[in-house]
Amino acid sequence: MSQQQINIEKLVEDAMNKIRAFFSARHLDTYNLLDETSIKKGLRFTLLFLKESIIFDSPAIFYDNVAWFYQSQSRSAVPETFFLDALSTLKEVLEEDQNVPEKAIAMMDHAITSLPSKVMEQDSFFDHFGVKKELCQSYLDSLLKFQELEARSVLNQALEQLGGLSEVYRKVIQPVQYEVGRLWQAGHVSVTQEHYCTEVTRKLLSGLMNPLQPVSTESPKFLGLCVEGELHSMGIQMVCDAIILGGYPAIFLGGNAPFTGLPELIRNENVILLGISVSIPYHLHEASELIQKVKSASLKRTPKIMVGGLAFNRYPDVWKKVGADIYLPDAASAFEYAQKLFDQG
Ligand code: B12
Repeated sequence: MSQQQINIEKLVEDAMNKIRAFFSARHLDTYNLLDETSIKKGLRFTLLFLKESIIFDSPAIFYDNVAWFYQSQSRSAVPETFFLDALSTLKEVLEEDQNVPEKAIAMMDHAITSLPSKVMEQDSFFDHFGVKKELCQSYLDSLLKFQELEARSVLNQALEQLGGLSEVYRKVIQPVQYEVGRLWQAGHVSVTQEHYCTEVTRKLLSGLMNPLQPVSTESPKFLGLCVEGELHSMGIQMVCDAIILGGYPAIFLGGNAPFTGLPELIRNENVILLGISVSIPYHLHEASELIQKVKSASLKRTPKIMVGGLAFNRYPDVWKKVGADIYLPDAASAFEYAQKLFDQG
């Protein structure tokens, strides 16, 4: 089920037509509750996750994420059965397309029958081992009230109590970001609150980083980025900051980084370690394509390639399949690996 053979937009349209016909004829009341843009988004998400799980031979990518989507929809006014009916309709459309492998149909079948039992509320991230629960809670509370000044003062308090920025990242910032995601998914936090939390946190953290030391072009460097389409850049920013805090140079390219210009940057800036971040599982193939391109670019020295981010943390068997040299789960372990590499020269 590669991108070349399967036209996802066409499948979405075909499924949408069938859903429209089915509901307008039989369940007009339900259909009036539906918003076609959201249905199409759901159908597209489902197909993207299905495609990714076929590429990486990892059914969990599909099952987990269909369950996640089902759960995010469960607070809407639309009856639960609609979601399952929409999946069955999509399955019919896939069966009619000769390019869709049997495996994909079997996965759709399994999802339809087992989905309702897979949905569960996640526990709070503040109860995880090592997390500074009180600091996390006060920091989150101030952000949810849009109180930047208060948030800054909690962060300063955390810095004093935990004795360093790396610890604040690990024991406060990361769990707060994860908790915001959990609360958003459960419908307790709005999209505006989620945006505010991230943006204020990014701003406050850059204020806490000491000014960078001048670095020469020749010094070996770390380069961190998110693959094309991927906007979750805070994780790789934390990796870059951990490396900078440890005294080594790092270049942060942020989210949605294109391949264009990358070989020149790697060559000119002597990048010896490239860090690639993926959060949304349907961007995993982007990592694979990027790695292939970097490895086949004409570089005097191909950098070591390290991957990480939520998608790799959730599917740890995938990193080898994307062709990376190493996967690490967090900023601290990424720093340790980078340090060894830098010290070897
Ligand atoms: C903030 C946020 C956003 C922001 C991101 C802004 C930004 N500049 O980063 C915005 C608003 C853009 C956004 C958009 C979306 N988001 Co969002 N988002 C989040 C949220 C709440 C926090 C992410 C974050 O900051 N995490 C904190 C960092 C520190 O954690 P981390 O990334 O895991 O990084 C650590 C490690 O993984 C590791 N690491 C990370 N990268 C790398 C790289 C290397 C090389 C190494 C070694 C290690 C490493 O080190 C880091 C530090 O230890 C998460 C919730 C969550 N659980 O992550 C949802 C979440 C990731 N988003 C989600 C979704 C669905 C979306 C959207 C699709 C929503 C939509 N309807 O459009 C879009 C997709 C955008 C896109 N194309 O990428 C879902 C994904 C669910 C799924 N099925 O996969 C989540 C999980 C929310 C949820 N609970 O449902 N989002």
